[in-house]
Amino acid sequence: MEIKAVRLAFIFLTAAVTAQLQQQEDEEDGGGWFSASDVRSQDEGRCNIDVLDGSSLSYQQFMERYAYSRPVILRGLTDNTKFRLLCSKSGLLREYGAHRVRLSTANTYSYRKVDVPFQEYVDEFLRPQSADALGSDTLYFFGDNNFTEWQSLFEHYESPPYVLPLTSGAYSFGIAGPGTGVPFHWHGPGYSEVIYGRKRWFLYPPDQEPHFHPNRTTLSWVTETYPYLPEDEAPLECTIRPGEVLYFPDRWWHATLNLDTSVFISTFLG
Ligand SMILES: *[C@@H]1O[C@H](CO)[C@@H](O)[C@H](O)[C@H]1NC(C)=O
Ligand SMILES: *[C@@H]1O[C@H](CO)[C@@H](O)[C@H](O)[C@H]1NC(C)=O
Ligand SMILES: O=C(O)CCC(=O)C(=O)O
Repeated sequence: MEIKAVRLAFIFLTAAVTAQLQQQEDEEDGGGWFSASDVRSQDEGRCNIDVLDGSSLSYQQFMERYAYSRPVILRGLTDNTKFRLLCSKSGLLREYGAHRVRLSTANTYSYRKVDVPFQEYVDEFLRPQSADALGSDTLYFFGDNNFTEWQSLFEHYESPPYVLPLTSGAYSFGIAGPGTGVPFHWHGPGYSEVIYGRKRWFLYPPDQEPHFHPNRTTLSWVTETYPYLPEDEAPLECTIRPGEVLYFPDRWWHATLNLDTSVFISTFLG
């Protein structure tokens, strides 16, 4: 009897240590999402968007200086440590591996949608973007989330507190490989936050439509168009990291490029 209890205690202890090690590993290597074979881009690009400590910008200042006029990046506005832990690769696969997720083609007008089990997305689709792939042939997991199934995760997300009057937030959650992203498009105002990984953003005001092909990827725009832009056609741009949120105003053109395998969530204000 006693020996059994000791053995049982040993098994529980081993399980606890294993879980602890897994958690440490997840924190150190980006939630288990970065794999050794990933080519993680070191080029974070320049940053010509205001980056501010959330605590140094009041809601009133946000409304006056940014809400209706230009993007801003706010740091440390919320603490999503808990949500981040829940979004580790092992945690999400355990909870959601068998659920189906809806993928969209990564082109401006997202024509095609495909449903696959989340496990299959992670195993088969979540890989670095090749330079010559077309956005219209690339499947991206972002948005179209089934809120019934993902509610128990999303309820732990602390969204940016500075919302616009008469709007409420709607989440779009996604995960994608290095080099992937969404090409230029526009819609209503909102926020973007990376939970794991780094995401580079390019933005233009509503009246300055950028030159881009709607079926080409952001990666091809970055390598083929961006380097040759005249100074007066340079975008606003910056790379966001975990702990930062980017705010984009209504109808601003924007494109994204994931520098790492990234887990991310946007809050659309509508
Ligand atoms: C969302 O998930 C629930 C529970 O699995 C399911 O009943 C429902 O059909 C799903 N909704 C959509 C739009 O797929
Ligand atoms: C973009 O790709 C879609 C789907 O393959 C196609 O129907 C559409 O004509 C393409 N658009 C352009 C401008 O090439
Ligand atoms: O995170 C992304 O890659 C796309 C985000 C986006 O386009 C948006 O939030 O509107």
